[in-house]
Amino acid sequence: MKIISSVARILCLEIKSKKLSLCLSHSLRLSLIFLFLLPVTAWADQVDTLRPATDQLYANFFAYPGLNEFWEEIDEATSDGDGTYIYSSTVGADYGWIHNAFSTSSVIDSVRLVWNAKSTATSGTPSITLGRLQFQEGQWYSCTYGGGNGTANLTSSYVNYSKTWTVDPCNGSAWTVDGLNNAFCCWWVDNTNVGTAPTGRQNRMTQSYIVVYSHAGAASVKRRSGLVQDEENKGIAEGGMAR
Ligand SMILES: [Ca+2]
Ligand SMILES: [Ca+2]
Repeated sequence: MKIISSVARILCLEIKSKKLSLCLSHSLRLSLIFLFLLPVTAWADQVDTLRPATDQLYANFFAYPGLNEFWEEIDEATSDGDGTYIYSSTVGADYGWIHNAFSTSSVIDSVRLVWNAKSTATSGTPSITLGRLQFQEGQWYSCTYGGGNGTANLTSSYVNYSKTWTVDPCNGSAWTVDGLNNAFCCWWVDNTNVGTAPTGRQNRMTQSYIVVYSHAGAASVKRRSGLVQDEENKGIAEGGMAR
């Protein structure tokens, strides 16, 4: 912003030096600022949200109210809080979902996984790990490329926690539709820590989804957009606060 204001000021001075009586109007300055910001904020011109459609794996996780498949408790477009959720009181419990096959002719810049989660613990440091798992040689492995997994300390209120990958975390290569839809992968959460009290405390996840950022432009643009997205989401907790 500072740089852009300076540029606008310089342009203003240049016009003055040519003895033009009119300086840049306020609205023109705003337009200039917008133009300078445009390449950064509008790189990704397509945003798709994909939600859980199938349970891929679960171990020591449970569903509330439990009348549905696990994924049905976390697939709402707007978080329903304690209305429906999956939960676990066990350290090391895993759950993973997959979305329906997605198709796009655009270049995928980045993919952001979001978990809306909280803890009912009153002491200790409850936390989750969020990431992408891949099934290989009979076992599930967490994908390690592009920053691997994210971690987040939970609070007593539901908060969105996210992790963004500018490359496919399964292979370190640029995202492809096939990589995104890979049925041997899933969007994962792991109960890393459940706090220390009270008895029966739970880590709860009420909503999860991925956001796919893509654009119809050249591949060279893709990388830059990815970097911007990655910077914005580095802190895991949405809003840039490390939790
Ligand atoms: Ca539902
Ligand atoms: Ca829910």
